[in-house]
Amino acid sequence: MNIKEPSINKEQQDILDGLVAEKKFINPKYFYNHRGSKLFEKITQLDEYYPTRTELGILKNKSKEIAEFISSDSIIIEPGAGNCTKIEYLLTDIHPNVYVPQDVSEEFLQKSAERLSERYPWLEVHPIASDFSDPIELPEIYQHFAKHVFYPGSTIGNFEPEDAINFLKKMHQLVGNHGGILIGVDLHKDYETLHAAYNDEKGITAEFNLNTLNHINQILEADIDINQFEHHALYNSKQQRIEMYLRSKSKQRYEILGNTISFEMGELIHTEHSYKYTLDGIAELAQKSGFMLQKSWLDEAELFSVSYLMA
Ligand code: SAH
Ligand code: AVI
Repeated sequence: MNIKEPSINKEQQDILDGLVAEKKFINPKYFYNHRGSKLFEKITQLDEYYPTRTELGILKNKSKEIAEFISSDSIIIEPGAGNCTKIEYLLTDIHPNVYVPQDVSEEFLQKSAERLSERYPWLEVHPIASDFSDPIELPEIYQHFAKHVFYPGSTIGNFEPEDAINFLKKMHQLVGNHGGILIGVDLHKDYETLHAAYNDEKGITAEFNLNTLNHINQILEADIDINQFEHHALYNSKQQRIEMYLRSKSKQRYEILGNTISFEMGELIHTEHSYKYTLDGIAELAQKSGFMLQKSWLDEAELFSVSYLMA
């Protein structure tokens, strides 16, 4: 008798490939189902997580200077826009025609875009639910505007450095020769500050990390037991990156869509890298992707940077 193999779609296959690899991994985009986006918002409000409030401080204090680089007759595209909050700090001074927030977390994006539209009736908001590794398709009617990418939050740090350059090259193609990118990048600093930012006392980062298993359980129609895993994050000073993992608390085995997935006790699933840069490193990223670093703005303690890169 023939036993019919379950059919597996591309997304399921991609996740399974990571779970059968010798060093297991899950793409960090799977943090962000609706609950994950909410948990990330909670992270941004933690005392230990300095990046968001620091970057907001820079945007607030420097919005006039930033606006000198971005004309008002423009369209601003934000890959990984999340709750679409940071753009609000720039709207008054830049006054763009169109804002295009893009994100994988579809429902969260739609709600955030609606809220922004209500608050700024003069602004055309055109959300796009997609993966920022795929090409961003802009409607033909937007083609005549100068295009600028807004990429805050140090989301660039979640790419491997080579992939960050490839991503920026794609952004260069998107904006053409008359645009640019305003990018927020977290800076290399002391171990304690970085370690605490990814190991908060309330355990929200742990919840956020573990939630990725809820998300993939739903996609894989699986029942991986979240209670059998724990959050593990450390700063690798040599590589200048946070490494985040889920660690198996026991020996476990699951049958998922015809695949056997097993975990040894203590085995790690890699879920995220968060690279921290120096200003030289940011200039190098810019140069290797065809941009010119025009200006960087830092907070007083030099924790975080916002830079304008011209195409
Ligand atoms: N820009 C916001 C949110 C940063 S969090 C800020 O600075 O606060 C990172 C965001 O990127 C999340 O909203 C997440 O859903 C989104 N994201 C992560 N990987 C993605 C991918 N591959 N494609 C599109 N969006 C992605
Ligand atoms: C979205 N990204 C830049 C965050 C970061 O700091 O790397 C995601 C995050 N991971 C744990 N805490 C926050």
